[in-house]
Amino acid sequence: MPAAIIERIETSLVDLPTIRPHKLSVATMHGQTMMLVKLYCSDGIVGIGEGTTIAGMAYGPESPEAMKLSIDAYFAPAMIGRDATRIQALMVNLGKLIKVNHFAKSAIETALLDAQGKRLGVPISELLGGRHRDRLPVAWTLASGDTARDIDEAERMLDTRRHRVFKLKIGARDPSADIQHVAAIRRALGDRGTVRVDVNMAWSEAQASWAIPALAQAGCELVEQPVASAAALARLMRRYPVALMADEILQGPESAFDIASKHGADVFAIKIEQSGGLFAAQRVEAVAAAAGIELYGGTMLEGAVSTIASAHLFASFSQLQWGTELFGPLLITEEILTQPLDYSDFELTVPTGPGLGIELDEAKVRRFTRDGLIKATTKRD
Ligand code: MUC
Ligand code: MG
Repeated sequence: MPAAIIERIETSLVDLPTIRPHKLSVATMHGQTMMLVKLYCSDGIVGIGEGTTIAGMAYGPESPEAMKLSIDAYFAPAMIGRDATRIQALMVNLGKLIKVNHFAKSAIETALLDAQGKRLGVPISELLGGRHRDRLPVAWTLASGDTARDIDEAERMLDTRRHRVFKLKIGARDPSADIQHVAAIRRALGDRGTVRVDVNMAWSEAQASWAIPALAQAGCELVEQPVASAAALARLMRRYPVALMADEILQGPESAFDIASKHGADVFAIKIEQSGGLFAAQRVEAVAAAAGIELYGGTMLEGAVSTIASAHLFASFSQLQWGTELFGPLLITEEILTQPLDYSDFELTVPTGPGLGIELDEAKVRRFTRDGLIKATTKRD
């Protein structure tokens, strides 16, 4: 008889406002919806997990609402009554029963790992093989849509020693306007900070082939997902003095292998949700290491739960040349933890307590928890 049986799985939707509109080429975000999972086990341990998307369904195929429904209707019945300590076996079984649904799988696997860490009295990073580092460099995304406002924001981040690596969201405007925007921010920061861009697939290959060298000329060090297709990204490789990073085309270990075998990226933006969980993301890291591809710890702009799950994983990577962008909790107006995360001296401290090593402020979470599945509609620009 296993010592810990999964007895119940609860899901909820938590709607939190962002500190300012966040403009991506695919949409403008005004808030963030976290799908929270609570996994109750027979030994009294409760694991928590999170599934969060960017701008509803504008970025990818899953939504917080669909994740909640799939977990309630399909994941939970397949998991209840099973041994909570056999995480790999549970995930393989879910993989057979449920196609894709990477974000929901990541949320469930996070809850299982949190519970197991609490059970064994060790942080998740130890369950993943142990840490190479206790603190992670964190980039900030400038995405207000306005150059002067972005420069002010970057200055504040430098003054408070919170961030010195800046990722600029571009691709919504004409590429030449974007290049001027990047050059202006780069000039304003001088050697106090570095500048990268994320185009979120907005450019055609032809646009990318003249815009990337102009970005390199403007002092941009890394260009993330300039085009939509893996084949086009591979054709752009090694033609310019700037590193190219895969994000949206990286959808777990098989896609990582495919991109690596075509020499299709200099850097992988690894995300636990997009990969299908922490173990799947570990396999993406293994492909990158084998192929000599560099690593960046990416985000789905998740709240504290999935951000810290990612932090435990990234702390265990042997290489992390481009740092991380685990700033999601800082984009949200509300603190949902009893003990805020430590972002200081340009880095995030990976918690050392059992499991995720964080505790939800339940009253705060309840205040923002949605009543029902569908959010009341408000008119947006
Ligand atoms: C993305 O595309 O990388 C990461 C930072 C940000 O502002 O958006 C995300 C998603
Ligand atoms: Mg990206």
